[in-house]
Amino acid sequence: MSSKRADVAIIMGSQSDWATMSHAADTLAALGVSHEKRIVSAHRTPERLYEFARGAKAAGFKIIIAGAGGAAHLPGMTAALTPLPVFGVPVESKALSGQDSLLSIVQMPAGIPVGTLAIGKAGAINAALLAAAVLALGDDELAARLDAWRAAQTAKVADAPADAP
Ligand code: RP5
Repeated sequence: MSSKRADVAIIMGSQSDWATMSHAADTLAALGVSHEKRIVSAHRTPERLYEFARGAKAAGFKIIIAGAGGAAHLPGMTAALTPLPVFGVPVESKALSGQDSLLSIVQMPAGIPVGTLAIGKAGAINAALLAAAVLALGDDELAARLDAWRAAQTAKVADAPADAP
């Protein structure tokens, strides 16, 4: 059995984030990008965060997608502990509709970047597409699959709204 890890790690702060982050996993799967999913909480499992983030590059991951909600410190702390690119997905919170998550993730100090996506499902899908686009720079077959995915998306857009008078 190969010991090679997946190219993308999808991490999330809680089981409750999976409903959002599953869209990233589905999108990577549709593009044939290998990925692993893990719950890593910056607050409830800080040692797990340190172990994961410090070892992610050596483990073979190339990109990390990190989703969290509320006081969403997971993407930023992960980025602080790894040289790998980190894409942050603000999960929609109950109390503040994800505005808290967005601001927690996007306002990183200069020097430790997190590529921050939109709140919720759109952000999760786009994080996966960005990850695929980066990996496609060195993978012509993936680049072709990404082109086909985008062409199929374009083909699905109708010329006019259905049921319009
Ligand atoms: C964050 O707290 C998680 O990322 C999640 O979005 C939020 C709420 O977590 P649960 O209380 O639902 O486990 O750490």
